[in-house]
Amino acid sequence: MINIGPRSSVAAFDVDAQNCFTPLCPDELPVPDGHEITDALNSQAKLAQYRLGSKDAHPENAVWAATSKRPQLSPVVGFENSDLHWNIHAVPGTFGFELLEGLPAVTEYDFFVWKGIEPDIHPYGACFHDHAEKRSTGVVEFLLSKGVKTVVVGGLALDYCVKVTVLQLLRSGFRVIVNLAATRMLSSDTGHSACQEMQSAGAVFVNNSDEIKVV
Ligand code: VGL
Repeated sequence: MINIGPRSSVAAFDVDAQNCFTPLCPDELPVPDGHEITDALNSQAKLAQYRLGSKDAHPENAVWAATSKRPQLSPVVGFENSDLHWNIHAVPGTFGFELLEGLPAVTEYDFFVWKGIEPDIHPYGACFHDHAEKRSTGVVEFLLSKGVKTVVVGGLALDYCVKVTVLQLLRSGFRVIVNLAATRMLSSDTGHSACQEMQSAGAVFVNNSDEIKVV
């Protein structure tokens, strides 16, 4: 059991909990069991004073779009804010863009980020739009303005956007708890190395939010 109280200093973060990262969207970026995290995200949010969320919001003409000649995960050359090719995903107006069924409406979150709308930018973390981490999304400023000390994080996928968001929050000075029930990995190789990277950077892991106590 980890005691993280008081509740007024705790935020919960739903990173990219979108249909495109679930088996419901097999042509986008299906994360095995990605659609099964909703209850865990809602439970962790009950521990927190603030609930934040992010969404990938990508155009169809992105420079990082995978093709038969440039397959998924092959490197993108010549764009400082896009590193790998990915299947097109999270296009506003599509089912894949929407939050998982059972999560609140976007307008009910205390702070919400759209990221990656420019065709040459594929951010991972929810705290910065660019890879050099110069263009803030406002997440860090929001958390600091509310006096938040601890952020409980879940979402999709553990190995990419959750990992980078966790590392950004740690570098910004927050205590970060990764809720394993509320996240899933795209692949076990990258997922397990992501966990090591987050742990070395200071993240704490819980199996579910019953292991977290607030006062
Ligand atoms: C993600 C890979 C590509 C994620 C987004 O949300 O984790 N992963 N785009």
